[in-house]
Amino acid sequence: MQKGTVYRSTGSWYDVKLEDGEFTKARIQGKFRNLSIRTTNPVSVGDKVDVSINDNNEAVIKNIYPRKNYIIRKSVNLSKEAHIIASNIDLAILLVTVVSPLTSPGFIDRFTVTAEAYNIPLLIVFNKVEIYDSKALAKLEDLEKSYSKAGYPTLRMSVLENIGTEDLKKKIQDKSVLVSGNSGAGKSTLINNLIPDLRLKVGKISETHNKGKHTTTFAEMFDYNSQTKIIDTPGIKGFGLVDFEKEELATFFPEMLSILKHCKFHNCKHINEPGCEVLEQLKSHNFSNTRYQSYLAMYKEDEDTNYRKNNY
Ligand SMILES: Nc1nc2c(ncn2[C@@H]2O[C@H](COP(=O)(O)OP(=O)(O)O)[C@@H](O)[C@H]2O)c(=O)[nH]1
Ligand SMILES: [Mg+2]
Ligand SMILES: [Zn+2]
Repeated sequence: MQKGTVYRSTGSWYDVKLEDGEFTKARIQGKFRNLSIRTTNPVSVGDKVDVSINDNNEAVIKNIYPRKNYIIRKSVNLSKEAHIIASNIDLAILLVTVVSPLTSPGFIDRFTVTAEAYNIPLLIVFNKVEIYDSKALAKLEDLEKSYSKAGYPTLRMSVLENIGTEDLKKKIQDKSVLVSGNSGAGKSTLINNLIPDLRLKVGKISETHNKGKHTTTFAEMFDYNSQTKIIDTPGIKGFGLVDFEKEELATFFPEMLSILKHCKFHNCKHINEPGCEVLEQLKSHNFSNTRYQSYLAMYKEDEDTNYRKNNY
């Protein structure tokens, strides 16, 4: 039996990097049940596993170690089922662009909420800053302000001009890092900059091309260095929440969480209740209106419909 980490999955096979540094293709044997939610994939990228060689000289995954955390995507057909995209994530990087293209606040906030819900530390990285004009820079400062207030570290970057990339390298050192962001934000460009040998395709709008079709997308893990791993999420446009109640939503906005106790009613929905501290703070501009609008949208819209509409 050898310990290993899952780097890639193609459905029935898993690429596992063993402790000795060698990769092996492994199958799974038996049933694994270590989650409270139903999932379409028993083993995910990032899983720590035990692998043994069976009588036919095939590698077999025998055991999955408990996951520190994981991030999921709802299965499109069965809303109660989830697909685990990756597990054991030390840091999620969300690439955001203020122009070319504009990342919508709703997209950012769905991601922050998911990261909170699944206990994944988040770094918001504003990419392409070398092309921001004064208007874009003003917008950037607004965003930096509201996300810092929420407690998220942010970083300005231009992969093309190597601005902020050295800082980023320091922040990811010794971590297993999930790279996420909307299509066109620069994920592939960034990963290629970190790991030049990879030569990921850049600027392909395959996601748009494949819209509506049934496409399967898998996360993949790459070594940046011996202690640092990058998880690419090609074609995965968004993440989902499973197993959470609407009432919990406010607790996934850290700047809301810190003031909830001052609401008059313990079951306050922060929509129109008297004595609501969130609404008070909103009035006095202590609370970002954009973030609040995201809260409202997430609260009011049926998650499932929303999931499809926004291609989450
Ligand atoms: N101006 C500018 N363009 C960038 C930067 N990083 C990436 N791009 C461009 O943005 C486009 C989309 O990049 P890509 O890496 O494919 O984005 P992905 O869809 O997130 O993987 C490509 O044309 C890149 O050259 C940057 O720092 N500055
Ligand atoms: Mg890409
Ligand atoms: Zn309230």
